[in-house]
Amino acid sequence: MKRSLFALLIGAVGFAASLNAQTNPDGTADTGDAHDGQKLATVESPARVAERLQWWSDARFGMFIHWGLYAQDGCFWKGKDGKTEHMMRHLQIPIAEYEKIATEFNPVKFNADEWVRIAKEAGMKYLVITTKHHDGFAMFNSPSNDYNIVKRTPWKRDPIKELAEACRKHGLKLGVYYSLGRDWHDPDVPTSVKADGSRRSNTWDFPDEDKKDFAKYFERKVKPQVEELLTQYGPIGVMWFDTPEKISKAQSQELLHLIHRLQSDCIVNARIGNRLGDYAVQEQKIPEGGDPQPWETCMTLNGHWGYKKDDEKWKPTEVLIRNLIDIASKGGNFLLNVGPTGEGIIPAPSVQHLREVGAWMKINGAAIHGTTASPLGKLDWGRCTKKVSPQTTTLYLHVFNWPKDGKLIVPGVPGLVESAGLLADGKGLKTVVTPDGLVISVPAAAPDKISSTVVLKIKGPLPTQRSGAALQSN
Ligand code: FHN
Repeated sequence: MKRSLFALLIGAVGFAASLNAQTNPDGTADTGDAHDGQKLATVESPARVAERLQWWSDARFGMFIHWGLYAQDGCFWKGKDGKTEHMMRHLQIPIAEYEKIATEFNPVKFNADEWVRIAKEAGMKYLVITTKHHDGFAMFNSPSNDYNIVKRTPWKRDPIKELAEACRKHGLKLGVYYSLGRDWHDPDVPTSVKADGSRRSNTWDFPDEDKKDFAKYFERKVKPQVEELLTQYGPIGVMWFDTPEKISKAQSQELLHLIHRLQSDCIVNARIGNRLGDYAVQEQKIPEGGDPQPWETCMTLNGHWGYKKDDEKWKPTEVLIRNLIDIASKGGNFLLNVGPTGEGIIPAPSVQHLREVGAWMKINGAAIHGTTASPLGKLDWGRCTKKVSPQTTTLYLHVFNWPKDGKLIVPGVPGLVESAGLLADGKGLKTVVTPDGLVISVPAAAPDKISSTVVLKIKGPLPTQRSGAALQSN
């Protein structure tokens, strides 16, 4: 009796400990959801990573697309609210039932060219679309797994093929999202235990987590489908992995090698797991001080990633534009999400907001695309982005709060000011050096109520920030 009680106690302690310190089969800490902001390991030369990231860094702005079976009725199922694109999990819909949604999924209004034009006209330079979300349904032609849009729906088309063609036509890069550590259609995908004791795996069709063998899913589904994504559609700009959960370090490394063997220029985000990948992901947030490594904030336009038919809480265009500027001023990328409907339509309010962002970008895009992080300290009236050439450093001053007295004070501008002017109309502006910093005389009315761009050109590359750097003016 004593032994079994002792064994029971050890088991309980071990289980409790495992709840917190989940480890992968190879002993690495479970990546779980805490994959944001990790210091990425350097597996290639910084120069090689920078070369691969160049187009992406210059882009600054992309479109995220969450599209899947959950969109059929706006994340509702049989009249029940599935809350989000996690509808299958929230309502614990059995696979046999969820699969039936595919038999009705017929997005006859889908138009790849239109989606890509909406992104392009918004000033976006790349798309990242969900090719397989957590429900395990492939939104692409997957010969290795017939649970896919071509085989299981009456529509029988491959939207990734059509988007790839449209992106090539319009000069945008195509990225693909792939849910790596969650797949509710496969019996071998365990997940971490959350603080509340819940899991993100399919525990309703496959209740025994201990029986699940990630390696089998990795070999059977992940590797074949990643290979299909990288060989069926031409150049893929970004492999955007999500929720790496229980993937081992060796598996993350194997996956990265597979990707680079097939497409060496394909960028990979940090959610490949185990501190690998080319850039860090920030989800629904903008880090106060940015991130020392390349990073991207992904954000919804309303409150949902997937199309939620009762969510009309759209973020104001002013917030979207100022988020874009804030992110770019910290050297990050902004991946702004749309959730198309089951008919294949990007919701009209999303389109309208993106059109308004595009109208701002049409005038101010040069102050975002190709820029890098601000060299200035905190600015009370707005943000700053910069471009550097051997002859000139251009500072783009993004003025949210236009000075009422016509005097824009810019502290901490080192070097010789060559010129200042409004980006909107090229009008030159007078500058004078004062103990408070450079003062730029600006018109009474702001060119744009959301953010107006003042362009400051400084001779040569910025001198290294020396205390009391002599500030001269033209
Ligand atoms: O669970 C997913 C969620 O549905 C969505 O895809 C986001 C997008 O970054 N990623 C996961 C949550 O971190």
